[in-house]
Amino acid sequence: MDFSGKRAVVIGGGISGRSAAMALVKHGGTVVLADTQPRDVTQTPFAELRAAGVEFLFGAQDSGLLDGADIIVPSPAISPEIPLLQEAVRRRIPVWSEVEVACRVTDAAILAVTGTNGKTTTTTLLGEMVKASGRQTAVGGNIGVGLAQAVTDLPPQAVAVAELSSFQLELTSSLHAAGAVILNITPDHLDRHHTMEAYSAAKERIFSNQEATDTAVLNYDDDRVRNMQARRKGKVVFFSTQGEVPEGAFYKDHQLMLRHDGTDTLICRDSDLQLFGAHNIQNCLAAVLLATAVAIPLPVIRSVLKRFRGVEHRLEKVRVLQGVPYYNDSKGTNVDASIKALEAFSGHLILIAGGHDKMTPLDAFMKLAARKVDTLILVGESADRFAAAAKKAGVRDIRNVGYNMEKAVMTARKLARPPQQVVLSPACSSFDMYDNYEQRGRVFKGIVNAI
Ligand code: UMA
Repeated sequence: MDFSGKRAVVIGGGISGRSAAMALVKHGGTVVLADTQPRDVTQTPFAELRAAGVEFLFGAQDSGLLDGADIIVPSPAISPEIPLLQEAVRRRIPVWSEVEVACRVTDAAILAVTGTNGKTTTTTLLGEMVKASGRQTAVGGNIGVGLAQAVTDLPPQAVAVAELSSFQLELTSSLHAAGAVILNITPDHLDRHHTMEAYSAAKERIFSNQEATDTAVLNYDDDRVRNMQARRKGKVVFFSTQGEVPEGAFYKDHQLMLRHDGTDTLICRDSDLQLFGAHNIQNCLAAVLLATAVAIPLPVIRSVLKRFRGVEHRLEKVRVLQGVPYYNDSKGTNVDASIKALEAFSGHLILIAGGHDKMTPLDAFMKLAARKVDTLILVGESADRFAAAAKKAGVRDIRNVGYNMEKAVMTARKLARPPQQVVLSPACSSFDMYDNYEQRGRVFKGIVNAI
């Protein structure tokens, strides 16, 4: 699409806003990039935007920002309920996500991934499969790479692989994915969406505009997701780790199987995978089905599955020290994600948990910890509440090391003997001690690698 003659106001100068601004200006638009925080536009990454012709507006954002605008593109971090965006709707100015911009600037086929957990692993794995097939690809979206900028120069025969959050989907209406998946839906972001129905409806927009030749991939084991079948216009395939599916992919007797038109084909065995844990088998099955939707050959899919080692900060094996493996699962920023991490192990864990407390219920997490964890080492702001919940659930050995990751690792090191395994999976965000979960994970790895 050509944006010549259009004035776009992009709100938020983060990854998403900068990506939208660059894509819009490259396609002929006049772009103002606004952020409440002042930025140095002579330095990267703003200098490139300035050179491309983007104007900047830093400071308070009031309705004057909307004057003369043809399109408003807010960062996914900004709720559509804020007065400024409500005013844009009142003035009938289209409010688009950056993903909407991406959909309008590319003719490449799009494979789209959403879900509460597993998005990044599935997206990365799928991107590797497309790349290994020899087709040109770009991977972007909620994964930390702006999608609009990533797809801007893709030729039509390429395949874009997009990780999409509910925040991005709720302001996207032109997405037409050749293949799309919802991996799972569990409570998250309810402060923004208010109800599970609204959160789920935002995610379901990933299938908007699909036609008979497109593929919708649904989790057969998740009732809410499976029941979306009735509303699909495209071909529906399922994945399951709990039983067979009518059409799609499933996991049975340690084998990942593909079922198409009543014929079953072995994809690979679980022992062929570098990834482990039931949630990762789901991610693999989902990626296989999406890759199949754009005709990636099975031998290519298989070879990528066998060599893919996962993504940083998700059950990432750091090293083995005197027979004890150390894992970095710093992306376990909520209780559900850390439950999935614990479920991936058979037991005898020394678990390092805690951080910025999201005040979500801990009962299920601590009940599981009581079965799988020999010693629970707590760090950060949440330590007292976590310790109380752990004690109540019957966790045997609980230690509070305060705001000190080094002490946490050293305590684990002193205690750990095979067959124990040391895992950092905080079940909390990192903001009490770090800028983000990536920094927390790297600090943890740095300490482990320095031993
Ligand atoms: N801002 C304003 N006005 C406002 C509010 C904010 O100008 O009223 C400005 C802030 O000052 C800030 C910018 O907007 O400079 C927002 O920056 P950000 O760092 O919060 O956002 P981005 O860098 O654009 O990151 C966003 C996604 N963030 C969120 O959805 C909260 C990233 O997902 C995503 O990777 C990136 O776009 C590229 O697509 C992160 C995330 O936490 C990983 N996602 C959630 C999740 O996975 O649970 C949904």
